[in-house]
Parts: sequence; structure tokens; C-alpha cells
Amino acid sequence: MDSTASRLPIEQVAERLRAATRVTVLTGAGVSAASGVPTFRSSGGLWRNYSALQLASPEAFARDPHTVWEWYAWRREQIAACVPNAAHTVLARWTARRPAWRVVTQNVDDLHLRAGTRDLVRLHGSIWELRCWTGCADSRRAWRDERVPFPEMPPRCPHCGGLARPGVVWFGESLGEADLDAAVALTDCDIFITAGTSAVVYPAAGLVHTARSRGAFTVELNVESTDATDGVDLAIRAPAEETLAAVDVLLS
Ligand code: BJW
Repeated sequence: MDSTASRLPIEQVAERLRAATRVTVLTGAGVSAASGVPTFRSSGGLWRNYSALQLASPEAFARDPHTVWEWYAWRREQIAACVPNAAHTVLARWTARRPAWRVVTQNVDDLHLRAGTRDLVRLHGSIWELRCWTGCADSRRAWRDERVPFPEMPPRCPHCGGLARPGVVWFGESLGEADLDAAVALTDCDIFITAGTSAVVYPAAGLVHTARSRGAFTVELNVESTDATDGVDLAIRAPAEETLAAVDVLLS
């Protein structure tokens, strides 16, 4: 009998982690669900019956910046009231203890940062950063703005007075080159864990497959099956915060 297969999936993950040097964890909205942040593709992710697909694009912003900003202001207010959960704190602890254990996130809520995650790679930006919509010369970079609510809506670029936009990556926009390069480099690892993501948004959704093709043992942590499930070595159908906390106990 295969002794690995007869072990509980959580024990299998812990055993592999014990032997691993390089570990990469890709997180999605499901990792923040237990903190109270709605995921995108659940009913709670709808806002005034709009989906993320309808609002998270440059075209939507160009058409109706006020409505798109109202959606972001509503989300900022929700996120400001949330605190990191066990998934964030366990991952933060791992990155503090093991520099080659890294987290790549699609989340814009910054809860990984608030939990203390080191060397976090953020693929889709941060909801707490803003950029100039017109790309004025004085504001090439994003700036941090944690005000909730904004004193004026929609918020303006402090340099040129034009419209500001959220410092996130919308559909049809390229991800930051350095962020994507870092994430792709981290697919060269011993274990790649994808946690709380529906695995439908590219290029993030492709990372687990790249990791597996490069020899990583791949694990999916999700409450449901996803487009990635059939392509991973081990899928654990449970809340990511519970699985990560249980694995962490086995590791300590
Ligand atoms: C739990 C849980 C618990 C709940 N525990 N689990 C190749 C093929 C096809 C299309 C493309 C492609 N390459 C590019 C594209 C186009 C596009 C794309 O992927 N479209 C798809 C929809 C088909 N991609 C892009 O446009 C990207 N840009 C790009 O590739 O540039 C080059 C290019 C451009 C144009 C054409 C071709 C190439 C940019 C993508 C940017 C995504 N932006 C957003 C918004 C960010 C800002 C904001 O927050 O407002 O990012 S969209 C939204 O989706 C957000 C998320 O980061 C992202 C992923 O969502 P996530 O995290 O997976 O959340 P959910 O809600 O979908 O899933 C939650 C999961 O958690 C579920 O599975 C639950 O079951 C689970 N769960 N509780 C564990 N407790």
C-alpha cells in the first residue's frame, strides 16, 4: 500500500512542507472570505447587481467613473473593518521563519501585509493605492490613500487635479512586469499551493500549471472544485484558513 496515499491530506501536505525548501502560495479572494471580505464570484460579490467583470475595467471607468468609484469606496469601507484571519497569520508566520516560502496574492485588500507577510508579491495591486487616470507627468507612481470615506468623490490626483483611479489591475490591463516576473520565478519551487481562488483569471490562474510542469508538487485549497482542480496533485475541499491552521499545527 502507498503510505503517502493512506495519510490524511493535511498530513501529506505537512510532510511535504517539512521536506521542502522553496514553497509558493498563491492566494485569491477566498483566503479573505473568513475576514468578511466578499469574494468576486459569489452572490456577496455583487454590488447593485453589477459583477466585477462589469466594473473592473478601464472601459467601465471611462464610461462611468463615479459608479466605479462608488463600488471601490464601498469595498474600502468593508475592508477597513476587517482583520486578517488564520490563513493570513499562518502564511505570514511561514514567510517570517522561512525566506524561501513566499506568498503571491491576487487580493487587493492588503490583509496579507497587515498580517506581516514578508516579500509579498501583489499581482493585482492594492485598493489602498491610487493613480492618476490621465497619467500626468508628476504622478507616474501610485500613491497610498487610506482615507475612508474620501472627502470628495470621485477622488482627484493631488498633482494635476484630474481624476484619480484605483491602483489595481483591471481586466484588459497588463500586470506589473516586475510583479509578474517575480510570480513566474516563484513557480520554480518544491510545493506550489493555490488557495481560495476560482482559477479563472489569467495570468494568475496559469501559475499553478507552470509550477507543476516545472516539477512542483501542487496543492489546491478551496471550498469548491475549480478549473484548476483536475490539474493539481492534491485538492483539499475545505476552508483555506482551517487547512492552513491545521497544517501549521502539524509543522510546529
Ligand atoms: C474559499 C473560501 C475559503 C471561498 N477557503 N476557498 C488567457 C486566457 C483567457 C483570458 C485571458 C488570458 N489572459 C488574459 C486574459 C484576459 C483576462 C482574464 O483572465 N479573463 C478571464 C475572466 C477569462 N485577464 C486580464 O485581463 C489580465 N490582464 C492580462 O492578462 O493582460 C494581458 C492581456 C490583456 C488582454 C488580453 C490578453 C492579455 C488582468 C486581470 C485583472 C483581474 N482584476 C481583478 C480586479 C482587481 C481589482 C479589484 O479588486 O477590483 O482581480 S478581477 C478579480 O478576479 C480580481 C481577483 O484578484 C481576480 C481573481 O478572483 P479570485 O481571487 O479567484 O476570486 P473569486 O471570487 O473568483 O474566487 C474565490 C474562490 O474562493 C472561489 O473558488 C471560492 O470557492 C473560494 N472560497 N471561501 C478557501 N474560506
